[in-house]
Amino acid sequence: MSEKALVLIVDDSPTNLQVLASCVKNCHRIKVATSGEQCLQIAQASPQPDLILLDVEMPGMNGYEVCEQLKASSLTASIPVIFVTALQGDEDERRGLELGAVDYITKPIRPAIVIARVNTHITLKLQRDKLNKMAFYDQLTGLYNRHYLIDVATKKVARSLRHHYDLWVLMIDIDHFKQINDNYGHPMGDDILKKVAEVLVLDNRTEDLAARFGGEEFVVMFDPSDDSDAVIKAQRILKKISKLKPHNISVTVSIGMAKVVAEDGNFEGVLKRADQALYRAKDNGRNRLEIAR
Ligand code: GH3
Ligand code: MG
Repeated sequence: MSEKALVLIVDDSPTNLQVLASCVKNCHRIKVATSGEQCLQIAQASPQPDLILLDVEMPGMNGYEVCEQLKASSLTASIPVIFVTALQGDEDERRGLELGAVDYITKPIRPAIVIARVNTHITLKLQRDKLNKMAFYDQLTGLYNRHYLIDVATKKVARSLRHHYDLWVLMIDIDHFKQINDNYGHPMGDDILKKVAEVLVLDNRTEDLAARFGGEEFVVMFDPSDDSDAVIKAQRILKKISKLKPHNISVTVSIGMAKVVAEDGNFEGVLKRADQALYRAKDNGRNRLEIAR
């Protein structure tokens, strides 16, 4: 394992914490919690643990309840949990595993067993993170990829229609990008894609979405306070990119934007209108935005 993982050890007994910590600390970074409540707090905060060693019998919330809550929240559901317990019955072990724990270690603590199991599950967790990253993110720009965009955007549009709040979709396309490639080379083109992507990320709030839709096309989604707020935000993106001048090269984008309406039906519908607006922005001279009717 090359990277150091973060292991959260949860036990109300200081002696047990110490023993477990001494097993893990040579290979991994550690955090400790002495109650279920504290465990939940730490598990949600960044940086999140890569693994939780969770005592079952604790005053207040017991380990099973903590595990249940961890698994119920999308923020913490993917953190592997290993129960550490003095309870030895099959029934207890079954219950722990059914609640979503990946493993079950019994006390008295045998350091070699703890180390081996922790390392196994850390390896699996880090591999899974890596695969997820490859599945969700565009490798060049670090933005979400098209696959992830469609997945999330579909849900976002459905939610906005159901709960009647405004949601805007921006289709952003670099102007004359082929010429940039032709004049300065493909690697320079790649670098410009990265620089444009950085602007899109910086302008984002955490609830916004920025994705690379394809070659030199990006999609941004946000729910502004009102329509003029949406237009101001899009204009800011346009302006920031035109001022960027990466490597002293003039780079502009055109933007087509559309607000989700009931007739769109779904993400595909609103994206189509944003795309039509983008075509108009190109036709009308580029480095400009057009709003879908
Ligand atoms: P317009 O203003 O009408 O959008 O013109 P354009 O030249 O940007 O559009 P066109 O679709 O003709 O060309 C897009 C170019 O983007 C062609 C393609 O080679 C280039 N491209 C697509 N993906 C990448 C990439 O990952 N890296 C680089 N360097 N170029 C890419
Ligand atoms: Mg283009």
